[in-house]
Amino acid sequence: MSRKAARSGDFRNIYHYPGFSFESYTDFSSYQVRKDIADDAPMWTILQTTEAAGWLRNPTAAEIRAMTYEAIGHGSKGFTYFVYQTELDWNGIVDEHGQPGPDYGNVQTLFGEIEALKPTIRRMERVANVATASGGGNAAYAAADVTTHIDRQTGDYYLVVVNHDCLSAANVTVTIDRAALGMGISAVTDLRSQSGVAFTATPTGYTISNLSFAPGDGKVLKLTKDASKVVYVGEDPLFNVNNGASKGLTDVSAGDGKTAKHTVTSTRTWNFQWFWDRAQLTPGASYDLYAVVKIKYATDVYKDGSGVDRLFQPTGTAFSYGVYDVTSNTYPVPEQTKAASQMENMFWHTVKIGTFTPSQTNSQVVYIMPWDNPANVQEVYVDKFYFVKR
Ligand SMILES: [Ca+2]
Repeated sequence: MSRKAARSGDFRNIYHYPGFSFESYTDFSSYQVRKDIADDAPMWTILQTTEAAGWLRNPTAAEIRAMTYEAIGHGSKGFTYFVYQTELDWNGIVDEHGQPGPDYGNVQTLFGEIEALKPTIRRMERVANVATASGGGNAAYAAADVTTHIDRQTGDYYLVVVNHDCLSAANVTVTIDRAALGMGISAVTDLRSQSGVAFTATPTGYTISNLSFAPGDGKVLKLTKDASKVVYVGEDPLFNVNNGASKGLTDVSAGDGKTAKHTVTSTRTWNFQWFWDRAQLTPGASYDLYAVVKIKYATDVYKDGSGVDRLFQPTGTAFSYGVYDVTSNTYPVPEQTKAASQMENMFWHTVKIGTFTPSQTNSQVVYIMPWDNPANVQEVYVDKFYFVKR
């Protein structure tokens, strides 16, 4: 949806919605589906491939490519182009006689590539982003677009990386936050070429350096889970839920299809607790403990002083978390807070609770305490907690 006179690749503003970027608008569109946690309706997008005299500029082949991969990255399971067949003022992918138009070959090439990616695109589900990019920016964006997805069956992750630069090739470096990933990586694969991608492990994450992109090109990278790690999971039906929280709610995006949920009020308490089974853990071993959490913002959009719709950005605390030892009245993992601004709206986040050696004798509990911040956060969801043996 390029606006007239924008420089190539600067499809940042959405006609009628100046407060949204191309990416935030696609996220907002999928949000309408994600809010209904029991419904897995897929999102489709319709991407611009036409011009309108004095209004919309005809996107280049590289821009059509970038928009298509960004649609995949931002959660689209299907897409089409406006317009397919020429009518009135709109030049189509095919003309009024059904014959290929100038963009036909570009879209055909893209669909040829995507054919091999289809099984992955169907399986992968968008979660909160765990990676940042450098390189691949343009006048409108600082760097390449990166989005994160999970395959709930295997636990593997995917990154969709798109070069915003639609005029020049780019080298992009991707940095993955290990704590936000919540697992180790054993391999990285470029799914379009089916080739392995080199990566390095750092104390805090993984780095993929100098990935080369053609103008506007996108890549789907598979991050294969390190299956050698011992994992012990506590799903929400095993939680203690208190003071208005509930569990076992149908949620099509949750790991086991169920989630615990609390509607935020003006008081706060330990709404979600998991007393794990000590017998499942190796005595004396150190573990990383994680929670899978999402929040719903208090509202979707607001109007700024000029009456322009803008995405709501929450402030204050979303929740706190820690591990409490009931027997000794101590905190093996001290309480920490998570700012609401650090949580994407209705995307699952993996939150590292901490690293510690669980007691084999004392009663210990991990908890999530939704904050008393209803002006910013409406709901807090917890899918599960899990231990990973170090
Ligand atoms: Ca669950």
